[in-house]
Parts: sequence; structure tokens; C-alpha cells
Amino acid sequence: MKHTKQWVALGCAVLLIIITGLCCFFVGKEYEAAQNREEQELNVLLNRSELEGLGDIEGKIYVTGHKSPDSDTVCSSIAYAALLQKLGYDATPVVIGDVNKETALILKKAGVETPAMMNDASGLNFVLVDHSNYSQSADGIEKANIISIIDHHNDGSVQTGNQLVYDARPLGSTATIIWIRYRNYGVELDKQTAFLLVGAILSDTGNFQSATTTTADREAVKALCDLAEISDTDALYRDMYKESISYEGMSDEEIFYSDYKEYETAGKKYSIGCISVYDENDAKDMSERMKKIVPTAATASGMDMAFAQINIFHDGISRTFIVPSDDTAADVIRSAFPDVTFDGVSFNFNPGMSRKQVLVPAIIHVLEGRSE
Ligand SMILES: [Mn+2]
Repeated sequence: MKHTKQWVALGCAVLLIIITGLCCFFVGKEYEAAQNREEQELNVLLNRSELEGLGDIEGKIYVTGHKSPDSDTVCSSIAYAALLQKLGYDATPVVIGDVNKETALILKKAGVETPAMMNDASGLNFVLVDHSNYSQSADGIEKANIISIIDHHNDGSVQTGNQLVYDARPLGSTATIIWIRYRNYGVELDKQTAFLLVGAILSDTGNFQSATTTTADREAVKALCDLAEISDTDALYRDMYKESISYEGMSDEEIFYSDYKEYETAGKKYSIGCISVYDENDAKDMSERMKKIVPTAATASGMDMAFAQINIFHDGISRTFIVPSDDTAADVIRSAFPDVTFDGVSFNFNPGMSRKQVLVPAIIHVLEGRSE
């Protein structure tokens, strides 16, 4: 009986110790969480304080990327203007050139309007994203008030007389820096903006294949895909890539001249138009179309011969198809590449080749009659 009492007392004591321990543990956890929250709030406060000077600025703040705008430039401009808006500033994204097909697709999928065109930047307030060079920027930018530069390139020629937020990081895309800035400022991203940033990061990093890709770019896409409700980034990138090489609505001539260069070697004039396609079927179709117009294009532009160079370069696939303007042009290719096969329309190269690094030097070699 005495023993039983002792056991009960011991049991109670042990239970009390366990309960006290658990209480301390949870109180400790709660305290730790509260401290983390306080720490985060302080960080947000410190980060946001760099914008305090913007309160004194008169007029709108325009956010622009570079000329010949790409997806990173356009989407980063929109996302950064939205960030400033959410913090209470009068910010507007603009573009300084027509958006390309890939960007138009991202904007459409995200349900976001194309920013307005900016023709003269002089006298206005600007945030520059994705560039820091006068030559790449809006006309009149030398006379603008540049308040921030957010970029992932080298530091360019832009200089400011005033203090500025200059956030340059060697990451795969400016969009990744914008994502980090949303986090630093403690601002929630909406679905549309998240979609834009994913599209921009996939575009600038070539679906993470580019050597410039960093951990931050991958983490950004991971975090943003949930928000943007994107389940398959490979599929999105494929759609973007196909759109970027789409020649829809263009005539055969326009396609041939879209990436076109003229050359002269040993008194012979020749030209090469490069065309990107997605797969071999597209390459065959494009070869047929080019066969019809390359001879007339050569004559019309005063060339002795012309070539359409049709390339498949993506996802590790590398193929080139060359359509010559006539028999003389075909003979040049045969002399330059004796082992290459000709199907009556195009020469088929596997792997493909660069116009600048391989095809032009090879043609020069043949036309100069070198035999070594
Ligand atoms: Mn970029």
C-alpha cells in the first residue's frame, strides 16, 4: 500500500515535469516565432526606408527596360511598377519599342496589357530595369531624372547627380531581382505579376539552360509557379519558344529578309537569310517555301547567289538546312562540305551550324579558291 502511494507520487512528479517541459517548449517556440516576426518586420522597414526620398518627387515615376524590348525587360518593368504602386507611389510601366511575339504571348497568358510606348523621356522621373546604358535607353533619357536602376548586366554609362537605388546582381534575369525586392519590401505578389516574372525568368535563362542561371532564378520560379498556378514550366517555355520563332502573318520574302546579311568575296556577291524553325517537318515546309523565292530574291537584290539557312536550335537539337538559289550556289556548298547530302531542295546538316562561324568562312574559302 505504502509502495503504491510512492509510485503514484513519483508518477505525478514525472507527469508534472513533462507538462512543464512541454509548456516551456511551446512558449519558447512562440517567443522565437514572435522574435522572427519582429526581425522580419524590422528588415522590411529598413529595406523600405530607401524609398522614403521618393515621397518628395514631383510627377509620375516611369519604369522602362531597354530598346528592342525582350520578355525580361517588359515583364520586369510591369512588375516593378506594380511593386511601387503597392507601396503607394504613382508608377507606370512603359516600353521603348514594339514587344516581340514571345513577350506578347506571356502578356496574353498572364492577362496583362502591353505597356504604353514612351517616345521622349526628357524631364521625367525614371526607374531603369534590365539596362544602365544611355544608348539602350529611351530617347531623351540624358535629360531625365533617374531614381533607380535594377539590372543584371555590367554597370553602363548612365550617371545620376542624385542618390539612387542601384540594385545590380549577377543573376539570370532582372525578374529574379524584382522577386527578391518584393520579398525585401514585404509585398505580396498577385497571380498576374507572378506569371509575368516566371515567363521572364524562363526566357532570359533559356529554361535554366543558360550558363548565367543561378540558384535564385530556380528558387524564384519554384515560389512563383504556385502563385501563378503554372504546373508545367517546360510546356510554358516550349510555347514561348515556338512563338518566338513563329513567322505567322509574314510573306515568304519577309521571312527570308527577317535575319538577312549580304557579303562579297573575290568579286562575288552573295546573301544568306537565317530562319529558325521548331522541328524537321517545319524545316521541310520552310525549305519548299524558300526554294520558290530565294532565286528571285538573289536577282532582285543584285546578288550572284543567295542561300536560305534554316536552323533547328533548341533542347539540345542542332540541325541546319541550306536552300541554294541555283546550281552555282549549290556547287559552292558541295565544294565547301563534300560529304553533305542534298535532297533536291536543301542540303541537310546534322549537327547544324552557325552562319557567322561556319557557313560564311566556308563559302569564303571556296570563293577565294583556296585548296589547303
Ligand atoms: Mn534581362
